[in-house]
Amino acid sequence: MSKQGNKPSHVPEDHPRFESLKHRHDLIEGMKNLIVAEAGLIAHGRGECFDYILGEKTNKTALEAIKAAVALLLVSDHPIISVNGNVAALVPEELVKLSTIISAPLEINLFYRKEGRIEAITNALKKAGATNILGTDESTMVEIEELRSNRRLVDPNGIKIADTVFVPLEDGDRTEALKKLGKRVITVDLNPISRTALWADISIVDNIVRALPAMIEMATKLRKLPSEELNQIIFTFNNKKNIQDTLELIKNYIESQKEEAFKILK
Ligand code: PTJ
Repeated sequence: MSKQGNKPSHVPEDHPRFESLKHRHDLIEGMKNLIVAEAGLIAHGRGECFDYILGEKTNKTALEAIKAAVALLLVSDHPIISVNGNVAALVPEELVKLSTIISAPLEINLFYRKEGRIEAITNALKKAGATNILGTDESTMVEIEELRSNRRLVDPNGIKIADTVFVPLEDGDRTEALKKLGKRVITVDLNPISRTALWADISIVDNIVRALPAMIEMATKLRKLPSEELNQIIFTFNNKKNIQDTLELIKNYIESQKEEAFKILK
């Protein structure tokens, strides 16, 4: 869990849903400070819904995807981590840590380019320890022609030249566009059947607040391995099967809740 952000003063720490309420609080504060887009709150609500039916834990399938994702980031020549408002508000310190361990720069890339947001996110990342942040100088940005949304504006030294792009919490079209450009794409998305999850090379179906710490832990272990072993991990990972297994897991979880959920009432 991110250590960043303030505790919501009105929620007691022993509240059964303290963690979840704290993340909501971080996002609401983030929205007031321009870090998070208004739509970011709605996006989080959709994510929470999927998290419920995943049992609110990092499942085996997510761990397999995390292992493959970290291996891919480690063998890439130009990996990059794309940062939007939600991830900057929820896991700023973890973004900086992962970026350092796998030597992948952070690039701010926004769907909603409201005035002041780039500065607000830059400050949040700097506060978390980031020193080199890409995507901040509007005058040098270049366009990805395959895309129509604001996400087409990228840093010439970042996403533009990257071979692997990590796009946590992503909306529709970009993964498809990045794939068409020959880039490899990794995502974290609680919705296993979002367009992003289906298009990505590696889809980590997990909450970003759990997935990033798990990726950091994995990177600490895997970075000691030779590239042949890392390539073997990537080669044996099958994203389609992993998503199918995740859907099976959701089905089983819901089935188990038919009885389990009612125990609370007894
Ligand atoms: O900061 P910006 O302007 O770049 O905008 C960021 C948002 C997230 C608002 C934008 O990318 C957006 O509208 O995204 P979508 O289309 O709502 O998709 C976000 C996806 O992330 C959905 O599939 C959600 O289920 C998922 N999601 C939401 N919260 C989490 C999550 N996945 C993992 N962890 C979460 N905490």
